[in-house]
Amino acid sequence: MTSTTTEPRYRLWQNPGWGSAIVEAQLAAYGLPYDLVTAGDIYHDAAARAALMRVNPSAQVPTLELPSGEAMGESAAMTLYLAEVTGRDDLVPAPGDAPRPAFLRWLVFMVSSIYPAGHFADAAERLVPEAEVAGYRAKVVAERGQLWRMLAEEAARRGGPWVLGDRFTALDIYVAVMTRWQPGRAWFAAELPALVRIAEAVAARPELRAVFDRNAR
Ligand SMILES: N[C@@H](CCC(=O)N[C@@H](CS)C(=O)NCC(=O)O)C(=O)O
Repeated sequence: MTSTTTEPRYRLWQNPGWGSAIVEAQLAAYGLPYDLVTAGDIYHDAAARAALMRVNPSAQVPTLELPSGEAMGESAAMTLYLAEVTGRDDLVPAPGDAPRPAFLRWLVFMVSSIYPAGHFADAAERLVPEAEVAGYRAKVVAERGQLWRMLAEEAARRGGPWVLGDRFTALDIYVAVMTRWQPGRAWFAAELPALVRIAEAVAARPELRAVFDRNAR
């Protein structure tokens, strides 16, 4: 007699190349079982937005449904949670590890400073009157460039090859995904080439290559 068991799986609401790739890369790196749910154009398609909102009231990608059925928003929360639930420290330095404070600091910087600047630029039509969209977007984009510069300076100070020096972390995954976004790889290559070197090295890692290929856009 054969018995069938259903392995508890994660469900990641995603779109190729979006912030969900940051979380998908971590699920893959940890070897966790997951399924992908396509969120669709949540910026412009009211039905797609409503479907995601039923799971996560902020209607954002990434949204991660845990095997328990609980849904999480916020990539940084997922980053910390997945390290905790796996008991692993290969992407997130453990409490007491020397790189932990810097990791936490730059993780929060990534999601509270750089990421929202991209979001505010993308969602400009929702945030300011139509006549102000272009000017507002240009200012947000300039500000985002300065924030990226701060991160690149920190990485340079630490001497590479990763954001935190010789310690590979989930921060490098954020860089690999987010440097594919506006203002685009050509801008990063010209202005902050060290971040492109990090991004390319991340995407070439054997355990991550398939995720980055699938999320290329
Ligand atoms: N703080 C969130 C930001 C997520 C976010 O802004 N996601 C974008 C797509 S990459 C999104 O869902 N935008 C649609 C919206 O906010 O309406 C995180 O780190 O997960």
